Amino acid sequence: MTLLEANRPTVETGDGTRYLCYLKGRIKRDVGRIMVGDHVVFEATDPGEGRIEEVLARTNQLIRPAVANVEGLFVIFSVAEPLASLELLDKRLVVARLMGLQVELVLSKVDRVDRESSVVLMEKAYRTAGYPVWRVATPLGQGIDAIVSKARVGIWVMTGDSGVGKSTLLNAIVPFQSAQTQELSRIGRGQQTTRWVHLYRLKGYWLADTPGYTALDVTMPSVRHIQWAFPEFTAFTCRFANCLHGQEPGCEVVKARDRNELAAWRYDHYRKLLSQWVKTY
Ligand SMILES: Nc1nc2c(ncn2[C@@H]2O[C@H](COP(=O)(O)OP(=O)(O)OP(=O)(O)O)[C@@H](O)[C@H]2O)c(=O)[nH]1
Ligand SMILES: [Mg+2]
Ligand SMILES: [Zn+2]
Repeated sequence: MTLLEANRPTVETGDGTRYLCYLKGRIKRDVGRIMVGDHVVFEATDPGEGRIEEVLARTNQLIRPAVANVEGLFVIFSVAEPLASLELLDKRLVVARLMGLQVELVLSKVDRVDRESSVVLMEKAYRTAGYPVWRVATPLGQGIDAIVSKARVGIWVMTGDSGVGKSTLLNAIVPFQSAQTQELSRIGRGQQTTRWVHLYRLKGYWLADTPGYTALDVTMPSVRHIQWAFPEFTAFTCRFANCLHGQEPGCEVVKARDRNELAAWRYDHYRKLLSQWVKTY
């Protein structure tokens, strides 16, 4: 049984039946708050109603939005307004990888992009880094089928800044569901239309819409962790096995960047993350 919503605790059984639940007293004491995505043991009390008896151990949990047992993230990145930051994107990808989450990158609003070449560059860079990359113009129905036809399991979460088109995409992917969407404000920013987390069921997996900004949490990683989170670098063998891809002589990663085989911005963000996160660097 999986918890679909935490505000009004709703669980769904394997056959799709939903129950509005209350919590057995000791749960609050034992696990604190329940989270969307929690797998629970529950007892049906009345038709459509039940009591949550136990919350099973979580494999992981996102802090904001609060979702437990997450398998993967859709990271939505708008290539038109509101323009998002590549640096933030790379940081999120690193954290997701450190948390062991799968990631699929969705470039949204490709119908409104100024320079097609920038989309092509992004596609190339992130495919080289090993991520599935989708491009969508959701209101035009473009790119949706490709996303839908891929098989997934577990709980997937829509992430990305407010206004990038998470709810619009979710509505296009999930049949017969309607998550609220909203025009951008006049200053071109998203307006936090989605206010709580809810899980939607798809073939084989669950999808959570979330409000705007997403914060992931991770403890201070090591140099090796950060390097590992830039998978495209591992295709190159530097002169020194412990090369940090900085000023070391014979660094093949730096050479690859100079030849434009690696995206320069990805390399810059790698260096920046190293200096921010790794105390010894
Ligand atoms: N042109 C274009 N507009 C889009 C696309 N995707 C979403 N939009 C529009 O962008 C606006 C914001 O979309 P939402 O889906 O509400 O954005 P959100 O990411 O859910 O925003 P929050 O809930 O605030 O986090 C809406 O007016 C959508 O119609 C797209 O691919 N192309
Ligand atoms: Mg939304
Ligand atoms: Zn190197």
